[in-house]
Amino acid sequence: MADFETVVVDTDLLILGGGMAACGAAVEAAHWAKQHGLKVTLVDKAVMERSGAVAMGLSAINQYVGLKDGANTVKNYVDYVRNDLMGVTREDLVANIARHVDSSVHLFEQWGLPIWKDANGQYVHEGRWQLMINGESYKVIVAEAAKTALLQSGVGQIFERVFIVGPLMDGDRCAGAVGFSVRENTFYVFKAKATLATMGGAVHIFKPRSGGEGLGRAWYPPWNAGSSAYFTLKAGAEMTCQEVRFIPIRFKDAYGPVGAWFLLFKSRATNALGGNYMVERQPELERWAPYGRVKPIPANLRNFLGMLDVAEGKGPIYMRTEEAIQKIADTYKEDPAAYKKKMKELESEAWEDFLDMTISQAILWAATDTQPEQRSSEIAAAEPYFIGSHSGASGAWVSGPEDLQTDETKGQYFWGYTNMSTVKGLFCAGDASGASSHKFSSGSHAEGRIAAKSAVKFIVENGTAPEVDAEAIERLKTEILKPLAVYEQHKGATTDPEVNPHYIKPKMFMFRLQKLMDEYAGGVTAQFTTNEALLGRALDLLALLKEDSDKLAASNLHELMRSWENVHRMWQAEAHVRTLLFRQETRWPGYYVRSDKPSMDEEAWHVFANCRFDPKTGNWETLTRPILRVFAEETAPVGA
Ligand code: SFD
Ligand code: AMP
Repeated sequence: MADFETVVVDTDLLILGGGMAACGAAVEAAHWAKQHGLKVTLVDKAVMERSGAVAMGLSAINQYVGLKDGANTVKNYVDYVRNDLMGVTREDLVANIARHVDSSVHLFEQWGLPIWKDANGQYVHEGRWQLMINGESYKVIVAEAAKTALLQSGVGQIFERVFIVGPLMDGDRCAGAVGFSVRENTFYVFKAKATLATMGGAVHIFKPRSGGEGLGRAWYPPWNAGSSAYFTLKAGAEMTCQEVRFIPIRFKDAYGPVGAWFLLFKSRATNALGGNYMVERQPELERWAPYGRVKPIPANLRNFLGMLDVAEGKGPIYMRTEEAIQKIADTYKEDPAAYKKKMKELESEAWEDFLDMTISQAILWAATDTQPEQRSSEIAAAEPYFIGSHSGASGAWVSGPEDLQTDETKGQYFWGYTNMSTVKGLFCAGDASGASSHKFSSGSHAEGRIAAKSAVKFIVENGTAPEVDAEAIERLKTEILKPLAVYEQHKGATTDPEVNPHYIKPKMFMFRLQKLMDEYAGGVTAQFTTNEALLGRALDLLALLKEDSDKLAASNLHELMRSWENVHRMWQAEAHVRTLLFRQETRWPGYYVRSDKPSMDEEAWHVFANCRFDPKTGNWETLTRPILRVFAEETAPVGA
């Protein structure tokens, strides 16, 4: 497009995204880049202070190992994660994050994040691994430190409101990224010696529970649209755990968190008949042994027990807030003044939990006259999301650290640079890297630091600048701006710009994707159930959708971004469907059930299911990788 200026930025390390992992990467990269005289460039589609999953703030830091207090070991954490993921995890990656995460948390505190302390000055734990925070401004604090580190060291440059579309390649090596400004007509070409993808996970691939009345409302932030998955797939990187979606149980309709209720307030959830599915459905857990027997019960199995109640018509499911608050307050019964004070304190903690992290849930409570100390609130399973940093596991297959490998794992899990994908020069962290769940906000920050340090090492040892063909850049520019051209060419064909025989607007395109994923790939409508025939149909419909993506039309820059977000979603969807088809078992009931393979098959499927798109041939490949232990077998039970 003639009126689109092309701006070329040459850098050494390119950090894509401005979320938790990117902020960790920025702090670490600033240090190492200064030592080596390198340039670092960070690009975020939004503004770092409020971008990504932590935009609204959080009420807890979910990963803190507490190594200094001697409370836990790295191995304890690895055991917890492996069990929660039904045995499927890369122990080397999880351990690497676990041994570094505490220092990220200590940095947050140093930068001004209020972490709750008890009377003895010790951190207040929500659960064994979680710390309570006053976290409304969590992201602001972490972003400010990242920006300061990059800008004050003189090594860094930050681009905000620039949407990254895809990779720039020099043969098999990642040579940077291309994208566009969402505010002015500028096409950006970032050329880099190493690129770190940290563009979060993906939402709105499945139809959300909310309809027109609450369009866009979901647990996961609407602005993370699968850009990490698209970027790594299009670069030709091997992906892992693409079937391991995450479904959180949340306060219904506004997605308030449940962790504080279950762990801190020790609340129960009961069905409409007053039954507690966690107790009544205990025998079901045996079907999923050995993972059904561990403590805490894996997140997907906790979901599944509740889902069985709902399927039997025993819904709604309620979080018994009034009961939990009363139980705690009752311990102060003897002293009326203390009792009154405690009740006030509990009430305020309950509201703050939402106000810190999911303000809409507090608004819903207010709008429905809900007083948590008096009345239960409904909880429900959300639609599926892709968030490898939480209790899902999807992401790129990355190299682990050398020092944590055994003779057996080294050939499988290590290829030179920690957190480098199978594509040379392309590193991943946070939601972008897979098989290393339960890193959450703090672990993603720590992993960003690990990956940035490793990427700098790569640059120092492989210093040549990649070469990028000018024609390839022009081709990418034409392809990326095409939705604007399609709109201009055909807008006169109808009077309503939303309806046109020659094009499809991104919103309609998204609805098509969501409907097919919901119905065929096990969304809410299908009660999270699918089978081979349904998945085959999903692939057929995805192929048609892909064909029509060529007709996406954008009337402005905002819609251009929406167009590409939905292309990103579509690729994440395809990787998911292909891997669901590939894994011939049900391993994570509560996330999904393959009704044609309804049991877990440890013998055949205790493996990673990986996939790869070949950019040269356009073919997909699915393959297994072995699950190898880094730590010896656990004998003692792992506590909650
Ligand atoms: O409990 C592009 N998470 C929680 N973690 C905790 O530690 N405690 C909690 O209390 C947590 N809760 C929670 C959490 C997540 C969500 C969605 C909710 C509640 C509602 C998990 C963490 O938030 C999560 O693990 C980390 O944030 C992951 O970090 P990272 O860096 O992988 O993702 P990000 O922070 O979302 O950042 C993504 C960045 O990429 C940008 N971006 N930039 C350029 N071009 C593109 N095309 C881009 N696409 C995306 C984004 O702008 C952003 O900067 S609890 O309730 O579960
Ligand atoms: P959530 O608010 O559901 O994201 O939970 C916050 C943290 O608590 C995460 O680390 C969860 O894995 C964990 N968690 C939530 N509910 C439970 C539960 N019932 N048992 C054990 N851990 C839980």
